[in-house]
Amino acid sequence: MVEPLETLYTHIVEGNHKMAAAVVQQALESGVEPGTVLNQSMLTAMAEVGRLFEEGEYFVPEMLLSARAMQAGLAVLKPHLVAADVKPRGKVVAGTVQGDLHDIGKNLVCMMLEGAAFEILDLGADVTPAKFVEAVQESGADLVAMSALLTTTMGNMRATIEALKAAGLRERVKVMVGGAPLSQTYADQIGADGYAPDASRAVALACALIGV
Ligand code: B1M
Repeated sequence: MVEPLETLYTHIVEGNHKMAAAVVQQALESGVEPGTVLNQSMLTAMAEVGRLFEEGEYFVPEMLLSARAMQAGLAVLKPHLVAADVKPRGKVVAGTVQGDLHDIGKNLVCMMLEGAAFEILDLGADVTPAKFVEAVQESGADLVAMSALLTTTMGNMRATIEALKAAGLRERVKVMVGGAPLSQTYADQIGADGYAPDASRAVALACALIGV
């Protein structure tokens, strides 16, 4: 990995949010592509944080610091990933499911969808099925995008799909799901319309699902 991507990687792993934001800015100014900053440095840093947690070297406070550094870097990167004023391709209600506080992946998916000219209604994290239903009813969204990072919370995706059915909305809205513990098989089992393993494939899937 080349400078400043290596420095950025270290700042995210070490949870230094001010430096992470500054180095993203520096990387962009020196001509590194936003996608390269994201994929070659920031995402690999978060994977390393996960490994350190699994091995008992990091605990929740360290993970939180790294997450804060990641979010600070993403805030600088966002305008470079998001396209200029264009007509919205469709409306998306997005959120991390109930019980789950992991929102970095969901934020990234929202950012990429926004960059691809989707209008996003981001409900945040720990979103109940009832909240998803209410947002779809009120916004007339074309697509629901759900994220889950925990094996213990992914079941709430099925609960949300069932709630959409019970409210008579399932025929009118497409549902896509994603997050590290998910798979196409799981998406099929719970009756989602599609699964994407990462944020860029989430954009391709969203376009395919709503036919644009
Ligand atoms: Co948590 N955590 N965490 N954590 N955390 C994981 C997920 C874990 C795998 C770590 C580990 O053990 N290796 C593990 C889950 C194990 C499991 O369920 N099998 C875990 C655990 C156990 C926990 C707690 C239970 C720890 C505890 O309290 N003892 C706790 C749960 C809290 C809760 O949610 N109720 C917890 C807490 C936290 C923090 C709050 C400290 C923090 C989150 C902060 C935040 O998000 N604001 C945190 C973090 C940072 C992580 C790791 C290290 C990093 C997650 C991340 O942001 N990755 C994570 C380890 C790991 O993933 N390797 C871990 C970067 C992000 C860009 O990737 O979210 O996968 P990801 O998103 C990708 C794709 O999955 C996909 O696109 C994204 C970009 O390519 N994608 C979609 C995501 N959503 C999509 C939706 C789509 C399509 C694609 O369509 C709609």
